[in-house]
Amino acid sequence: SIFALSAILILLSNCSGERQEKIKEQRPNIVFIMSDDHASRAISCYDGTLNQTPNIDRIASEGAIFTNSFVGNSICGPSRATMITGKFSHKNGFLANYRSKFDGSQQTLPKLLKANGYNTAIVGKWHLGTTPTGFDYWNVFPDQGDYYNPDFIDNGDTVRLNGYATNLVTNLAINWLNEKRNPDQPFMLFVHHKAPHRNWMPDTAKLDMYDGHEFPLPFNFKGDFSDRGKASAEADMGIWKTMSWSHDMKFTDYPTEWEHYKPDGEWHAKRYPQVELGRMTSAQRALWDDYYESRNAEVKEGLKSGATSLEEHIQWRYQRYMHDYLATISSVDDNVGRLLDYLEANGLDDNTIVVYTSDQGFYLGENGWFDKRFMYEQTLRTPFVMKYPGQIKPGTKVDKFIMNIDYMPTLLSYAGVGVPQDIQGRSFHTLLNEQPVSDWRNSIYYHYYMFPGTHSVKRHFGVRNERYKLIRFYHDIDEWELYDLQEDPNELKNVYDDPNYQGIVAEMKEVLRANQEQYEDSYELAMDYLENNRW
Ligand code: SGN
Ligand code: CA
Repeated sequence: SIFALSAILILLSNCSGERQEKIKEQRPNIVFIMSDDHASRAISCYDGTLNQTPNIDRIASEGAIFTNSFVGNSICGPSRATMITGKFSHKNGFLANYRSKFDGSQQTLPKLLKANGYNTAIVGKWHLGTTPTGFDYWNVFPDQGDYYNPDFIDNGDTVRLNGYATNLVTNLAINWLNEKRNPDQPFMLFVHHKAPHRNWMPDTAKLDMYDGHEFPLPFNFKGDFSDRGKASAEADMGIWKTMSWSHDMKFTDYPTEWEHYKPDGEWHAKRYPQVELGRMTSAQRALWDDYYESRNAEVKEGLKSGATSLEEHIQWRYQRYMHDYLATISSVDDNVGRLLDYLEANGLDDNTIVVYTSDQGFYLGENGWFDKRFMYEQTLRTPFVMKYPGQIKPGTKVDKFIMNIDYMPTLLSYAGVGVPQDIQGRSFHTLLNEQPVSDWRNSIYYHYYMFPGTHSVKRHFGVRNERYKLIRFYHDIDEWELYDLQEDPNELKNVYDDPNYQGIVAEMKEVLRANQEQYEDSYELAMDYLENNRW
């Protein structure tokens, strides 16, 4: 068959010089699909108890699923900066959303691929504060973007498109593949969805898809942190404490006279009617109101009459959150399917790497929370599935620890581009070989900075190995937490001060020291950032 293949190559190579180059090199195309805040638990190839995602699952079954995939800083901008630089936040300079501005003059994945003959494009969420660099084509949301009829910055020009964000981003991706890319070059395409980011606005076609589903309350839904520490207790991301009637729960009017009334912040109270609903066409708005208004009236009635207790109401809020969140994911999954089908129908699937990931995980009610930021499992982890026909065996499962610093070197390796020395991640293509490498990392490093900030999650850094996790919270507190993940997978009992764990504390501090040395980070550097107000 090698002979047959070369015969075909010779035959084809006679057609055109350029064509010959392309076939000889066989450099893969890359389609990198990333959503925003997608917890692994809401992907059926990872879990399957909450929802079905047949198209994301297709990527895993035709390729590989990574069961231990972690981020170095669980928040949007920093995670995105990390994945395009292969470096932790303290090296790429993007420590926190809003405060930081990405320095687009530095070395990035799209730039290196472009310099090595790739046609590069990004559509959807960018969120790094500065103009994208390294892309032949970019068409991105300003800031976070909107779910309905969003604005896009099309290579510099702001254009409003009609429709639902997840569909539109995929339309732009397919449109670029069809009409705008240079077919003589291999390509790298980032497809970055807004969904399932807060405030979880489903497509009108999906509004009722989880009607009648009752999602079980996850562990520690009441948020008892007596055996954890101050950082968890003081965080502001509770389903009752923090979610708003308007923006999150989709009430256009809400009562102010109840005993347990919790007012919405001014920003949320304005944003939902004026911006989020305000962007809708009257047809979209009619379908929206038709769904939410009658259901909301019932909820208000129950509370007013006293038939619904506060506790029941909080549980109802969880159901609405999950229904909306999962419905936005259903659109993401449909659109992953559209893109996979496009690649197949156009003969591109054989030579294209397809990745599906998220910028970080998300709390789906664990500890009573939504949002991310903490180094606890639900948000330290992020989904990662990848296929590359002929190179990755279908049905591969990788349990080794991968991180978002590794995506860049991995993709560069597959593209045949040398990995620069200063990159902190390591290519994990070697884990997918017939003979996987044996000297892989067995611990991972983490550092979160965005405090003071939205949701009030304190600054912390730490390490995790197969069994233990050590975290140090600093700034306005100095608290250490140690969890034995084997005995306590939900991380509810901090054993840092337990006399039985003092040997482990010492071992994990050594793991922390070694990681900080390897990645050139330290408590002193963190304090320096703080004292000099560097973000
Ligand atoms: C917005 C959200 C927050 C969310 C951040 C960061 N509030 O500020 O809940 O944590 O984005 O998200 S909202 O009221 O605007 O919905 S990130 O994914 O971009 O990091
Ligand atoms: Ca995010």
